[in-house]
Amino acid sequence: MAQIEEIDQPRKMDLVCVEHEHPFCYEEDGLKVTRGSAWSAPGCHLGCGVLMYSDGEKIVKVEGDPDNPYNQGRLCVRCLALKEAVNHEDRILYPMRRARENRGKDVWERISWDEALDTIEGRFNYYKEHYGAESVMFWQGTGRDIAPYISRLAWSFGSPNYSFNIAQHSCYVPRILACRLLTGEFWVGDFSQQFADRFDNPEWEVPDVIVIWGNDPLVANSDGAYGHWVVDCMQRGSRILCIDPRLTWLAANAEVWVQLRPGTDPALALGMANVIIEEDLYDHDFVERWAYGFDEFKEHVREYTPEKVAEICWVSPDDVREAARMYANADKALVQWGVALDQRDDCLNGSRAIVSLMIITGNLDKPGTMIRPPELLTYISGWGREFLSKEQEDKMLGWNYSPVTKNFFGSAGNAQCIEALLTGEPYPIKACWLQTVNPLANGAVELETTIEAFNNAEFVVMVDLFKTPSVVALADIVLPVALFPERAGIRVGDGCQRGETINKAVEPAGEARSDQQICLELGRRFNPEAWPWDTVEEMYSYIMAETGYKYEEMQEIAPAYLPFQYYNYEKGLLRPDETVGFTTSTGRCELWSTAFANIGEDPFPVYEEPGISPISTPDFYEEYPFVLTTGARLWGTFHSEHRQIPHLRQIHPEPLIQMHPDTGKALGLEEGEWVWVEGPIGDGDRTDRAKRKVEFLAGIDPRVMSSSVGWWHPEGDPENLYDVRDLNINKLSAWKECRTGVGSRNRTHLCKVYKVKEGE
Ligand SMILES: Nc1nc2c(c(=O)[nH]1)N[C@H]1C(S)=C(S)[C@@H](COP(=O)(O)OP(=O)(O)OC[C@H]3O[C@@H](n4cnc5c(=O)[nH]c(N)nc54)[C@H](O)[C@@H]3O)O[C@H]1N2
Ligand SMILES: Nc1nc2c(c(=O)[nH]1)N[C@H]1C(S)=C(S)[C@@H](COP(=O)(O)OP(=O)(O)OC[C@H]3O[C@@H](n4cnc5c(=O)[nH]c(N)nc54)[C@H](O)[C@@H]3O)O[C@H]1N2
Ligand code: SF4
Ligand SMILES: [Mo]
Repeated sequence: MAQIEEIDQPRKMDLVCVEHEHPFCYEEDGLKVTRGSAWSAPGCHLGCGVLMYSDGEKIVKVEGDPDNPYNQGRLCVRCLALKEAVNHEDRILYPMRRARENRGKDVWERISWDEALDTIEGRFNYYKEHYGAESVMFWQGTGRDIAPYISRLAWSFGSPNYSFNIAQHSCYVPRILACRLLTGEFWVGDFSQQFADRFDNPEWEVPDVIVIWGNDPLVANSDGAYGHWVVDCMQRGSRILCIDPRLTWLAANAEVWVQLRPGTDPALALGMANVIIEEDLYDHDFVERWAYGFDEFKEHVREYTPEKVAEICWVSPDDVREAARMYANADKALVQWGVALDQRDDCLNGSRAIVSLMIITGNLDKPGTMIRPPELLTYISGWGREFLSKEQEDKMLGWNYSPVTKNFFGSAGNAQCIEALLTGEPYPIKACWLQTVNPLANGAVELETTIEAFNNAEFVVMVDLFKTPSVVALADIVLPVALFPERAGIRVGDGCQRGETINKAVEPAGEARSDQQICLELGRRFNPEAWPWDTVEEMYSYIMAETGYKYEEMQEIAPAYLPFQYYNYEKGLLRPDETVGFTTSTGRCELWSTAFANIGEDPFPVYEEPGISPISTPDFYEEYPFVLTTGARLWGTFHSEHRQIPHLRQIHPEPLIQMHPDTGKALGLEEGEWVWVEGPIGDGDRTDRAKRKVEFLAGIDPRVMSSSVGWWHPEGDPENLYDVRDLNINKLSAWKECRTGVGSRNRTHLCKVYKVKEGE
């Protein structure tokens, strides 16, 4: 409790806040208004500022908070559907239990929270005692503010098997890692989000060029970046370079659009580096003073000529040249990149190549380029690792899979967890804690194998909002969880640059509790030393102790902007020894990466063909003549969420596969028709298929198709797992597809498409 006492005499950090006319909770026209941040369903990763209106009992409407500099009053459809989500009649309202033999059946018995928590405590401790704490695994999905709490829950219980269920490590962490390993820091595009006065801040400068790379920011608002900031910058003069196989709104409004073959991004980035160096467009001053290994890098990229790269990427050599010139000739350019880069085999190559582009053009740590976000608690690294002993850490499943996972990743590999569930090797997994994750509808691959794996577990607990295919197939106990208007929280990490609180506007539906409260209550039972707080509010105050503010104070002043500076490397603000430079072993940005060389990997990014592709598996390509990329985000859904929210489902009634109209016509297909999408998986020794409806998109290469993911029919039969066996397109992927254990093949499938027959 030492730290908690400290914040009783806080030294308050110099935070910059906006002035609020009202306290965070006030009355207006007979309604109660609660200001706060939208950091969990039905929102996304951003935590936009919201004004939640309630009649004292229920949410009646929501508006974007115009005084919040982050979203400036704007909200997208998912948060606007808040009322329908919070008041939805299908929400899980009480803890429920089901006998293990009834998994897959929709038969549940309501139990009390005490009984649920007592049972979980008893069972988990039993397995810990008899099989070791590692026999209990903790999985989350992308979550929102869950990561710190669930990682602490797992590690303080003593289990090293805490993991994100995202096939392999293939969401954001690879990009962050590429940044950190090459430059010592994690960078995000500078849209002025770190300043309370935003675009008017005198230090900020408009980026000349914004590179949109494998990202659809207007729809996805991913990784801390509110998509409409791109448009705000365009209105102030920014020009767009878009790298995407599909014609998105930003591609249509770009000065240069590179419509590359999915999965070939590393080649394009290396080709751009070739042009930038050959045409002498690089930043000599930055490179001489701050880059390590430039001459060798120059040699390395020599082979990636625009001609060679164009052939790989299915673009023209001039596309490569134009993209390179546009990026390098800009005074200030930022890269707004997306998950498409993480979802290919060996994805670190692409991110490393793009970070190398930032380095040779000096587009780091200066206004209008890439900035280092000040953060309270970076959830990416988890919280509470100190509670995991070295002995337990060494048992982490999948850690030893490759030098990359062993040296650079701190959480368990899902594929190896599944393997342990299936085989009992290297040790059995007896119990599973699945919180904010829907593996059968989305994150997991190989649906039947995954069900079989979990069926080997003796005890599975899930925490969710709704009965999902995963809840019905897998859970023995399911716990009801609160949505953001029903709970307290803080927004941390994820490029957040500001202190935000999530504020309770209404009482939770039924007996729902917040994820944080659930973790705190269970954590206290397992390891009181790690969870010394009586309330979640005390826990939040502890996390934000470095600001000197307590949770209750932050509620009133939020959003509170943390101190920020540009040109940190020139001021000695990055390195622990306070000398100038970057936090790498050479003190410079490393084009020749010592971190990768030290673990026996290539010190330079290279281009390798995806494991299954027109070039690496020409035989499959004959039978499966389309490159399929899966994932492109939709306005009205968040992964597998929202299919039961009426207004959002109206926007996306059924899952679509986008194809060029010429392709569709050649295949004899009409728009709106149901088709099977079938492809080879793993080594190609198996195939699988999923259903989609045809959508024509002229802005896609006739050889490429794109599909959304996360589909199920909440209106369907639970005991048929809500049709997920037909609809989950991740059946076209396998566990363990990538050499380093990092990356996935979501963007690089091959497929064929044919009509669904009547009765299928
Ligand atoms: N093919 C393909 N597959 C992909 C992707 C892709 O692009 N292509 N993207 C991948 C990526 S990047 C990610 S991050 C993963 C995401 O995968 P997941 O995070 O597993 O996403 P969902 O399937 O939507 O599961 C989220 C579950 O959490 C529940 N939930 C929502 N809010 C809360 C809450 O506040 N608390 C709790 N306890 N539960 C809540 C929802 O009801 C839902 O059942 O999917 C990956 N899968
Ligand atoms: N509405 C909504 N927002 C979300 C989510 C959601 O499910 N729904 N999920 C959240 C999560 S966890 C994440 S990780 C982010 C992801 O957000 P984004 O990074 O934007 O991910 P996507 O929309 O899947 O893909 C971005 C773009 O990549 C293109 N693309 C496909 N394959 C390739 C390729 O091989 N190379 C290149 N260069 N481009 C390619 C697609 O056409 C698409 O336009 O979104 C977050 N925000
Ligand atoms: S970007 Fe949209 S879904 Fe995400 S928090 Fe903001 S309004 Fe909500
Ligand atoms: Mo993600």
